[in-house]
Amino acid sequence: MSRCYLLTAQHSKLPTHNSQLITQNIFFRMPSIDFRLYLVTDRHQTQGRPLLSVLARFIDAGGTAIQVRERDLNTGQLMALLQDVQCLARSARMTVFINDRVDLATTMNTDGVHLRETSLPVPAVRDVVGSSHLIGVSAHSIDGVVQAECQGADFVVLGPIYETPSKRGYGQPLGLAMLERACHRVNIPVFAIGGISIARAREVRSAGAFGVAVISAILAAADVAVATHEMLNAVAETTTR
Ligand code: TZP
Repeated sequence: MSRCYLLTAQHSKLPTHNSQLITQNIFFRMPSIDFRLYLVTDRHQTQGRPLLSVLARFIDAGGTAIQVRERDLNTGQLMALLQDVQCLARSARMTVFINDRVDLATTMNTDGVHLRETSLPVPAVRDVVGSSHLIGVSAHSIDGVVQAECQGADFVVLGPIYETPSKRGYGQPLGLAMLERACHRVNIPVFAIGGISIARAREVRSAGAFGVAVISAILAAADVAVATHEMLNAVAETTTR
């Protein structure tokens, strides 16, 4: 996982929604997000297989980013799971995120933390984790995407774009047109989430998404390795951003 910082003396007017802009000495952070497929965990969707064995297949097949999101585990259980995932990830080029738990991100030294709209605000988290951790944010509207960028998130996950049984609580799907508008509003990478299949991965990339975030398309796949290969190919094919 690599991050880079771009320092430029350029005085052109950058979009005001880019919070990293400081007008006199223009400085903005440009972390290199080097993955386009972001796997979000849900051990209840693995078709009865142990989560770690599914993740191992994902990693072996070339998967490069995992967000551990097991909201019904207690702190000790989450720490143990994170440790196992980090062990798996060590020999691969794998970026590991923890959902919401800034305390575990620092204690366990994950590569990043993924925030919900109701989590601690990005600037407060940045104060704690500094520039050594990536910060991803979930958004459910264009305003949420713009706010994530303004607050200094490294990337944003927008959804649900399509109908998904994984997250009925988030209401109506946002649709491709809204995804496209959101992608035009920000410079940070936008990942599409919610009901993403292989064919839809191509569709959202064409609409401007930098990548896709998925649960069931990989975790519930009969052949996790094949699903991972196909999804990686699908997100690599369209090069809109
Ligand atoms: N946030 C918006 S939709 C969603 C999350 C976590 C669930 C995505 O699951 P799936 O199975 O990839 O549709």
